[in-house]
Order: sequence, then C-alpha cells, then structure tokens
Amino acid sequence: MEIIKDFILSERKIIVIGQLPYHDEEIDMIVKELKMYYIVMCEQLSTASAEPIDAIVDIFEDNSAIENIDMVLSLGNTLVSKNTKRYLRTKKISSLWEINDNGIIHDTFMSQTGIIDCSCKLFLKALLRLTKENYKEKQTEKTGNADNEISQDILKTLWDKAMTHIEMCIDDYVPVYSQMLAIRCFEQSLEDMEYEIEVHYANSMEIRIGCLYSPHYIWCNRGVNGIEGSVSTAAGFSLTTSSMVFCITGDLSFFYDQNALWNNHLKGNFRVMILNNNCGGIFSQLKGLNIPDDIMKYVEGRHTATAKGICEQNDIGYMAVRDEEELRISMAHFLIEKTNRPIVLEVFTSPDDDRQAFVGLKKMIKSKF
Ligand SMILES: Cc1ncc(C[n+]2csc(CCOP(=O)(O)OP(=O)(O)O)c2C)c(N)n1
Repeated sequence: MEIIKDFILSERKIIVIGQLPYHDEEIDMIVKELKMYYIVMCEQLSTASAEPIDAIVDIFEDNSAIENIDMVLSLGNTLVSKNTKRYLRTKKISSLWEINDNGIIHDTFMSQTGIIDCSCKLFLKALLRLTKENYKEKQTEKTGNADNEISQDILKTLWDKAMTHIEMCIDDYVPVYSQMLAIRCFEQSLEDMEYEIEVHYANSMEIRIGCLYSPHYIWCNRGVNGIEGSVSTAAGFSLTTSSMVFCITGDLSFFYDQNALWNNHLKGNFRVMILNNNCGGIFSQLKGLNIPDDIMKYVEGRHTATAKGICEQNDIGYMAVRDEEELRISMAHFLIEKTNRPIVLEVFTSPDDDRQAFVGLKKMIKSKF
C-alpha cells in the first residue's frame, strides 16, 4: 500500500507490464483505465489494450528533457521490445519495484529497489482503486467537483502526443509487398470476422510486427524465445477450443516444427500463415551485426524449402502467395473457407523487402514527429 501511495504521489512514473501467461479480459479493462492516469508500457503479450511501445522509445530517446524517472512499477515476464529494455536501463530511476508472486528477482532494468510479493492482477486492481480514490479526493479539495480533467506530468503529456502520432503513422503506412504487408492484411481482415479467435505468433519478426497491428492478445514463446514448438503449441491449442486458431509463423520457425501438422486429429479451425522469406530475416535487422554476406547466409540459415509437400503429405489445405493481389484473394479464403482439415497459407517474400517495409515505418514515425 505504501509503495502504491508513493507511486501515486511521485511525478515522473511508468508502469511496465511484460508477458502474461494467458489472456484476462479483466486485466484488459484495468489497464485501459490505468492508462488515463499513467504511462503503461505493455505489449499484446500481456493485454489486448496494448500500444506499439517499441516505436515510442525512438521518440523518447531524442528528447533530452527526460533524463530521470522517479518511479517504475514492473510486472509480468519478458518484453519483446529491445528498445524499451535499453531505454529503461539507461535512465536514472529513483525507485523501481518488481511485482510478482514467486519472489524471483529479475532486475530487467538494472535499477531494482525491491520486490512486492503479489499477483499481477491483485496489484493492478489495488493500484486502480487507490488511484481513483486519490484523484477524487484531490479534485474535490481543489474545486468541490470530482469530475475535472486528470492532470498530467511532462512525461505522460509527451507519451500521449507521441502515441497518437505513432498510431496514425501505423494506420497510414502502406508497406511494400512483404511479411509486414501480409500481417497488416491478416489483422485488418480478421476484424471483419465474426467468429472467436486465438492468434499465435512465432517467433521473431512476426511477433514484433504482430505487436504493431494486433488489437488482441498474442500467444507466443518469449523468455527463452525458442523457435521450436510454436506450431505444435498452436496445433494442440486448436484441439481444445471451438475458436479459430491462427498461427502466424516465420519459415524457420515453421520448418523446425513441421511435424506439428502430422496429426490426424487437427480440424478446420487451425490455420497457419507461413511468412517464407527463405531465411531467418531477423538477423539482417539486428543493429550491430556487421557480418559479410558470404558468412551471413549461414547466420540467416538461407534455404529454398516450401511447405507444399508437407501439406500434401499430411492432408492439409495449401495456398501459395507471391504478390499483393494473390495475398488479398488468398487471405479471404484463408479466413472464410469452411473445411474439416487445417489450411496453410504460405506467403513468399524477399528479406530485402521485409527489411525495407519495417525500416520505412520507423523512418516515417521519426521524421514526421
Ligand atoms: C531453438 C532455437 N534455435 C535457434 C534460435 C535463434 N533464432 C532466433 S530467431 C531465428 C530465426 C527465425 O526465423 P524465421 O522463423 O524464418 O522468422 P524471421 O526472422 O524470418 O521473421 C533463430 C534461428 C532460437 N530462437 N531457437
């Protein structure tokens, strides 16, 4: 309670929520409300009410007005955003508390003050309740009226302005034909579907792009980050639910786990979109990996495999896509078609276009702010 009170009274403050192990609509609602009062850095791995935090750090890093942060509350497991981790590690944070109910110290941001032994949900509930009480008290003291606007510190004001800008850029930006365009097209088309969904992303660039476009919770393997087992996990998941289960996977992540499709029991509610750029594209997008091209092909694991044969052999529906027009037509089938067996949509892209698409959005966000 004391720590929550300190948090409410401190000036520059941030709540960070890493991956939570399952989707909880109550947490979505709490986070949505907390965002009216505080900066909440979270991704779709923790709640459906997340925002594209990776992009905002580019803007914050350019702002020299923000050197110190008074207080940070850190909940949940891993964050995908490397930018966020780097950013918080370089700031001077006066007080940083991790909230978890297993007592394990992580100190992700390297300024940890201590641990609060509590579940994420209970803590967020208490924080919201005390925040509302405090806000009402303050407003009534000031004006006799509890319904005034919530006052904001400079950090939160900049955050809100930048986030509006970023969300506008993400909406306006039309990537070249690439894995990014495929995910944008998938997420936008999904919004028109009336069935229940569960979406798994695997396991590198796909999750980063998914976090930009998805308005829903994302299932994925973070922490140890292994590319193995993501398709099997989604396949098993589809057998336990009547929802449509989608697995959006990179090619290496898919081929590593291709036997996931060797399962007679899989049904038509399981759909896999493979983004096949014939390599582990993430390795050419990592800053600081200056590796000569003749060696890079080994690092990226370049190959020429496709999923067609695997699908034939396992009685799985298969569609291949090689340009934007095919993408739009096949996406409609992928989402709408009623079948008894799973469908695979394999989208072939080039790693150069994938890189250009991703970098293009980041440039637009930075240059127009
Ligand atoms: C079991 C395992 N082996 C190796 C890695 C290292 N690794 C991280 S991302 C990645 C490549 C992923 O490639 P792909 O699934 O094609 O996605 P893309 O990067 O092209 O988006 C690899 C090999 C890992 N995370 N797990």
